[in-house]
Amino acid sequence: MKRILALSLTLSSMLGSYAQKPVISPLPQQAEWGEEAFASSVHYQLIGDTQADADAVSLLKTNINIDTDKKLKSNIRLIIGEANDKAVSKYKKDIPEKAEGYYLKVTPNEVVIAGRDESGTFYGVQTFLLMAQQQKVMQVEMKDWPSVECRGVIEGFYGNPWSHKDRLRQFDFYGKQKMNTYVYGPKDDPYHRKFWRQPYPEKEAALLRELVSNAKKNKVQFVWAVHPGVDIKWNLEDSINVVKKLESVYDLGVRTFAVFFDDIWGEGAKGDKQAGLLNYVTDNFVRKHKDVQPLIMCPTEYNKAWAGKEYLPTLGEKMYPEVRIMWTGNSVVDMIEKNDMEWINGQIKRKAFIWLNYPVNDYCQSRLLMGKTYGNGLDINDMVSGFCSNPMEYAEASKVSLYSIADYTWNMPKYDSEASWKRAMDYLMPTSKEAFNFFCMNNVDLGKTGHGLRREGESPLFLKSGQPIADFMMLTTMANALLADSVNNPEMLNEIKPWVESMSMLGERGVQVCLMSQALNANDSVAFIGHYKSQAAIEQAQKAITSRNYEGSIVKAKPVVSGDVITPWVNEQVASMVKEYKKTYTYDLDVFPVQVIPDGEYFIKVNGQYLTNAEAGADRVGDAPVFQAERDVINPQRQQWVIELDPKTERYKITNKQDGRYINEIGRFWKSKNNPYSADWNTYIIVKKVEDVNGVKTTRFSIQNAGLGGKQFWNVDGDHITTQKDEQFIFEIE
Ligand code: 14T
Repeated sequence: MKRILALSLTLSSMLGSYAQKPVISPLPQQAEWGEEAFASSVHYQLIGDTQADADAVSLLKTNINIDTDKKLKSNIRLIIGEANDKAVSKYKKDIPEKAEGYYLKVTPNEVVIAGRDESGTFYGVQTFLLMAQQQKVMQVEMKDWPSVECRGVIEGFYGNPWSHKDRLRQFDFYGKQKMNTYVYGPKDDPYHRKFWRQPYPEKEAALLRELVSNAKKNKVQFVWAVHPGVDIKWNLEDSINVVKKLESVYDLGVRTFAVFFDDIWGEGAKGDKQAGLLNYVTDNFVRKHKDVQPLIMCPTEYNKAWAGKEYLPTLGEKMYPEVRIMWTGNSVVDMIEKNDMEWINGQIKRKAFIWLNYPVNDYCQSRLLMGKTYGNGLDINDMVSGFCSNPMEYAEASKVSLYSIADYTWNMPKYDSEASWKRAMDYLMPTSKEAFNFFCMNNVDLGKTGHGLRREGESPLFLKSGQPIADFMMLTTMANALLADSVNNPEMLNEIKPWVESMSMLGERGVQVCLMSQALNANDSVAFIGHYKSQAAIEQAQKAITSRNYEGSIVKAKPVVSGDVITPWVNEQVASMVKEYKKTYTYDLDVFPVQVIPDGEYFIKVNGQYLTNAEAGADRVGDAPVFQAERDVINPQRQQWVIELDPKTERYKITNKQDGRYINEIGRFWKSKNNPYSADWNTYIIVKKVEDVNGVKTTRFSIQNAGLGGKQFWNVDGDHITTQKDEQFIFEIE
């Protein structure tokens, strides 16, 4: 926090006389700022408004004081229009020769907003409105245009689709942030995928119609996607079915369409058939309408990790060159760089349309991805036909990243991920800037997932003040400040609330954990137990929080805050302090969860046979321990196993006493000498079962893989360990 504050201080002092210079985001391509032009309380006289883009004009009319009585002597003339309009003919040469570009000039008595086209005028107005929000409007001469042709969002995640209201709010936001594309493809809309052949029922159709017209008002191209691959038959009938469906959506106002073939297998996944269908739809639908844009398609092999030799080149050769092809990068979830673009564009013989799987969190639902958007190359604007982000099902929270996506795609060479992130947070929660910044900083990383993407820099302030208790109290204070700010952005608060509440509790729990540590140092077992119990109760309450816990919700998440830094730190502290405590004290040991196997050395037996490190030697790699009937009297340690609780995961690690080798997820010693221990792979869940057979008690254990090792249970095949699905209570541990 302190560092950021200092930085903004130096920045504003550097800017000096430009103190009034407004925050324009996305950053304009070219701007020459001058002194103050006039106060924002002025009245304007509109010139050119009857010819200029109607959406741009109506935006102006609702946001600034306009004298409709033309006889009035207004202070400022505001001239508006597109490149060929008479009103702006004087400025024609100043308008950038780029689609959606605009020229904006503010002098003490005149404002000129001249667009290359309608969108350009609209964006010029958006920029001017940001300037007019300041008390003083500054002089400026600006030339601005986008780096990337299609910029925006693809609603393509699994989970609760965005609500109608969410989408309307999004379009307004896209208009302001100069994003021009919204691709509609929520996996869980039945008329997109499951029942793709069926037209929308009346009620849903009416809503779509409203969305489309609202998108249009904001200069957002509404792209409607159909996902027929799950059960499509490659025959004329289904080709016609696709066209019919698209016609029905055309009637609702949509003018750009996409066909998705992601996440399918079998028949539907064939490249030549897909290319054939896209060409058919182009011939029989797109080209039959004058106002329909070329199709966009999402291929089945939509990332390099999944790409074979044939599929993409087939699309590249057989599919009409105007059909745009989506691409997520080197893997499903990946940031995009120049060489990646060179590769894919070569395969498909056109510029790929990027589907960026960030900040989507449908595969790591417990985390909110509120960190900065970084890692995409700043030199790929000429290599993409579009760049869209797949967001979270949390529409408003996604705006932190989407704001930066807008920035990145509008002015790619000047994109500064850190500065853009900061602007986004301040823009979205202007009345709780500090608290919201803090919240975002603590919800950054994804944790370990199958897709592998990690985000750096979570919780940068944690344990930096030298006073851990204060650091934890900060979590609670900031969370409560956010919860108290219901005025400004209720939509945001409503979405992030479960995480905010969890953050508040994490702070409280952390304080208790610090007090546990103090008690341990003071040899105060009573206080230690007291604080232990308090933190355990808070943890329970945290675990009871559920996001999206409403009727009909198809995904309910359990929030985790600072899952990379603070939460694991707290868990580890508790586990290791409890371990310490147990070594010295006997007071109230009952409060701790029962550890079925206290840390120690054991024999692991099945049917009386001993698990043995038969080929001991720390240099031995890849061999498996075996079950032996005889006790090893020469090297008894080969049959002794150190079993201890890993404090991080609260699962058991099993290591051989002879040479320290630990067993991996399939019951072998790992096949590499310098294989570091990893709790994700090398720990087990051990469950105890006591059975009473005719009055004789037998105790047996099951041993189960966990973490990244999956969920399989150990069994025995011949003399070695195997794994299988069902639980086996066959192990004696003594
Ligand atoms: F179409 C694609 F570009 C794509 O990314 N498809 C999905 C997408 O809808 C989802 O939101 C995203 C993140 O989870 O990943 C893709 O879905 C997957 C990816 C997998 F690796 C579904 C199953 C997978 F195994």
